[in-house]
Amino acid sequence: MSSEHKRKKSPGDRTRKPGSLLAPDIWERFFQGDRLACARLITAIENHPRLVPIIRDRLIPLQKGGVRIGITGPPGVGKSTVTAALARRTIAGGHSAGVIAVDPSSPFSGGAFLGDRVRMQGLGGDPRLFIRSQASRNGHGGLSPSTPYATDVLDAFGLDRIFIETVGVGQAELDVLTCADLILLVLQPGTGDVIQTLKAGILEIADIILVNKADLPGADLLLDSLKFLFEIGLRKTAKPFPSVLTASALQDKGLDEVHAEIERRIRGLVESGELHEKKRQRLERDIQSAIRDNLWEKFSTLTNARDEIRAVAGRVLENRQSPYPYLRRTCSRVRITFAKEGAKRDDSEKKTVGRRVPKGRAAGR
Ligand SMILES: Nc1nc2c(ncn2[C@@H]2O[C@H](COP(=O)(O)OP(=O)(O)O)[C@@H](O)[C@H]2O)c(=O)[nH]1
Ligand SMILES: [Mg+2]
Repeated sequence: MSSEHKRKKSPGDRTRKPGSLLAPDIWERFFQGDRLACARLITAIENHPRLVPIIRDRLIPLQKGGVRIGITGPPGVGKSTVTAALARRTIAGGHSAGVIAVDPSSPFSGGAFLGDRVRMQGLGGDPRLFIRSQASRNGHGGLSPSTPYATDVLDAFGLDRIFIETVGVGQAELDVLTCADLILLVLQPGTGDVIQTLKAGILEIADIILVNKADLPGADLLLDSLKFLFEIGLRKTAKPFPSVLTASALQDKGLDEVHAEIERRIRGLVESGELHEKKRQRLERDIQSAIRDNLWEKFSTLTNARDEIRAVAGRVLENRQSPYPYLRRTCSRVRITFAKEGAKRDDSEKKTVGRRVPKGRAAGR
C-alpha cells in the first residue's frame, strides 16, 4: 500500500462511504460544470491513486489545453497574494482560472492553508474561478504527487489558466514545476532567499522573475544581484533569460504588468508551437513512467526481484561478486516469460477474433 493510501483522510472523506467516492452521476455532473463534482474528482485522485487511470481515461478527451502556470518561491514572499491578484486579472481579461495551492508546511487544517483561503476569499463565488488547496504528502518538502492530475481535472473542467502555487524549496518542486507550461518565480528583498532558489535549480528554469514587496527596502539590491547572477552565466540551459519585474502585491501595484507579461509569454508559446511541444513531452514522460512502473511491478513479481536484488547487493559488498551475471540471467528469464505471455495473448486474441467472425457473417446475411 502506498503512503498515499496510508495518509489520514481529509475531513470530507470521513462522511463519505468509499464506494461513493466516484458517485454514478459524477461525470454527468462534471460535464454540466458542477464544481462539487470537480472537487470530488480531485479528492478521489488524491486518496486513491488506483483511480488515476480510470479518471484520466474520461478526462483526456475533455481537456481543452488550459495553460498551467507554476508560481513558486520561498515561503512568505507573497505567492498567494500574487496568485490571487493574477487570478482576478485573468478573469477580468475574459478567461477562467483554476488555482491549486500546494503548501508543504501546512496540513489540511493548518494555519497557512487557512491563511491562503482567506487571502483568496475575495475571489470566492465567482463561477469562472476554482480554488483548491493541496497539502504535501510526505512532510519533507515533497509535493502532492497528484498535483499534475489535479491540474488535468481543472483543464477538463474547462478552466483555461491554471495557477499552481508551490513553495520553492527543493527537488520535488522541480518535479511539479515540470507540469507547468510557464514558471513565475516570486522573490522578496532583504532575505537572501535568492541563493536558496538558485541551489534548488528554480532560478534556472523560471520564465518570469517577480521581485515582490517592492514597497520594502532592498528591491534594487535584489534586482542588481539577479542581474549579476545572469551576467556570470547562471543559465546553463539554452532557455532565454527570464523577464524580471517588480511589484507590490500588498498595494496591488505592478501586477497588471505581470499579468500582461504572462499573457504575452503564453501567446509566444502558442505561436511558436512550444506549448504544444511541452505538452507532448510531458505526455511522453508520463507514458514512459507508467510503462516503467507497470513493467517493474510485473518484473518484481515474476522474479521475486526485491529479495534477489538484496541478496545480489550483499554479494557485491561482501564477496566482491559482479552483479551483471545476475542481471543478464534475470533479464533473459523475463524475456522468455514475457514472450510466452505474449504468445498466449496472441492465441487468445486469435480465438476471440475467430469466434467473432462467424457471428459477424451471420449478422451480415
Ligand atoms: N510589504 C508587503 N507585504 C506583502 C506583499 N505581498 C504579500 N505581502 C505579505 O506577505 C505575507 C505573506 O504573503 P503570502 O501571499 O501568504 O506569501 P506566500 O507564503 O509566498 O504565499 C502576508 O502577510 C502578505 O500580506 C507586498 O507586496 N508587500
Ligand atoms: Mg502561499
